[in-house]
Amino acid sequence: MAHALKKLSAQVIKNNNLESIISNAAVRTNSTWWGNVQMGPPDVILGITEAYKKDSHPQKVNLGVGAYRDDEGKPFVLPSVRKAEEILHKKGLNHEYAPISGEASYTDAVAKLAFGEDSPVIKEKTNCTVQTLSGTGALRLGLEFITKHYAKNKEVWFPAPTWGNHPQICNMLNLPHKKYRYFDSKTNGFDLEGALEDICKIPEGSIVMLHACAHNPTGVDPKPEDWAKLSQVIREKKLYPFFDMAYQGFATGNVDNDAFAVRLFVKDGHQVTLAQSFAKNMGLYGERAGALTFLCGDADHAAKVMSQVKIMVRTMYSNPPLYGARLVQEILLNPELKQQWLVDVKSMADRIISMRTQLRAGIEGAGNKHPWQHITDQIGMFCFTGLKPDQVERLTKEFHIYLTKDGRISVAGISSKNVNYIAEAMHKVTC
Ligand code: IK2
Repeated sequence: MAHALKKLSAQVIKNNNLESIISNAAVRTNSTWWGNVQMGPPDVILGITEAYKKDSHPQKVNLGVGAYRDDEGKPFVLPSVRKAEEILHKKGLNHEYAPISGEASYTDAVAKLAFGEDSPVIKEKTNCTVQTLSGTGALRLGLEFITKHYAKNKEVWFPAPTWGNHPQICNMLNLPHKKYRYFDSKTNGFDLEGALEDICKIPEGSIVMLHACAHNPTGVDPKPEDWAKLSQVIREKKLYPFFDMAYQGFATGNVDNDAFAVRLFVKDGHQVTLAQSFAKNMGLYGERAGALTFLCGDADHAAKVMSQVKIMVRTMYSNPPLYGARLVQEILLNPELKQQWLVDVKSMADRIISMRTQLRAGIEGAGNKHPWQHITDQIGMFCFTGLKPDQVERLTKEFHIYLTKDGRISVAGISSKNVNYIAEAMHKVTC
């Protein structure tokens, strides 16, 4: 009997061990939980930076990502931002949670920057403005809010082409999206007629996405008189304008000039939605300081919209990060620092303009017979060069110059050290 019991318990222990070996193996392979997940493609723009980093060629150039570089090709911390950092450091602030919608002093300051200090929006408090995780976070929150609360035609219309992340955000949200004509490849300029014709046919209540200034990827903006026509047709067709303003100050070097379209639409009576980013114009890329504004017609509706936006934020990331917003606030609310910042923005815009001139001169000076005037006509951080995919491929393979396949270059990545090399390479792949 004792022998039989001993044999039985030995068998139980053996079986238990076997079971645990099998279940451990299943946990190790993980295949049961995520076996359905396919390898996704790398991000079109950030993937280029990854490829660039792996390249060991001494003359390699990254013109892919839209990040400003100084004339040494180095990341640039704005002098105004440096001063704001010092001030913040001395204040010895704590790290408590921010309010769900961000600090009111921040959201007030950024709304004034966009709409103007004297705007009726500010005076009558018809805006619902919340701090967001930079411009992308503002777009995502804004479009997600639309999927949940917008009662009209949930269809977003983007300019063709547009920033690659725009349609991707809609895809994530199952929000239908289409394109209206924007860029004319024959003139390398704005296709006003095509845009008006297409916008006229957009179903009532749809959302029209507009780049407020320094259009990405083309560097082509409508002229003031074109904006007036766009505003008129958008109002007549009862469409809903959603502005993406990621480059305020980068187009003309002046933040008020670059807010022209947004302010014109407000003056024309549109209740716009606005995504703002301080990644580029304050160089706060990684700090993720941005804002989303819904104009709501009156203060009562603004309060209702705010209450629902807060619920959405609370369930997504609870409340926004403090540091970047504190820097922005410090700069916008301190007159001396603000003045310095306006100079900083202008200096970045001016360096880009000068690089455009030098690049064009370099290509033309090499005897290239193609027209290159669009390099200096286009504005903002990007130039839509018109290079074809095979020419882009040659630039990367033979010259170690990295850019997106559509021929977009970030002019902010050009410096007086590499401009001749880039011009020579562009000449060689196009002549
Ligand atoms: N909207 C537009 C049109 C943008 O271009 C950006 C920034 N894009 O920069 C990357 C690139 O194209 O190289 C954004 C919004 C949002 O930027 P962020 O989320 O960094 O504020």
